Amino acid sequence: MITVFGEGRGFRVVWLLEEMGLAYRLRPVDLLAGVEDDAEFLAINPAGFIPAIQDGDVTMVESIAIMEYLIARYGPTPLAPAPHDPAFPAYQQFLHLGEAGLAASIYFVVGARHFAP
Ligand SMILES: N[C@@H](CCC(=O)N[C@@H](CS)C(=O)NCC(=O)O)C(=O)O
Repeated sequence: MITVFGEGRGFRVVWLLEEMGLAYRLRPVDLLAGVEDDAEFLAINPAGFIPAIQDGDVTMVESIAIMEYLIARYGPTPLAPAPHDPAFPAYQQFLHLGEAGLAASIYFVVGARHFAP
């Protein structure tokens, strides 16, 4: 059974698990309350950010890497074109664009709007 720690960006991991019909458990992580006392979660990700997964002996963080792992290990799925498919380059590009290219700038806007004094 795959355990997903935390929502946030874990939403995309959970969405993929649902689409692939894989069994999983969502284990909530309350970042706003603080994770200092959440020993079970900190044992999985001592850095304290979400999402993280545990799948047997495998422990991973980074939502896009987790998705690539799930597709490689439990696929194939029509959601991910094969490397020789003409759609593969665009798929790879847009799979990574959100986190690698857009997230940092969006983070400042969201932080300023919702968390800054
Ligand atoms: N690139 C990472 C970003 C992880 C991340 O920043 N997660 C946020 C919540 S969506 C978080 O845990 N923030 C709290 C912290 O960094 O302490 C991913 O895609 O998994």
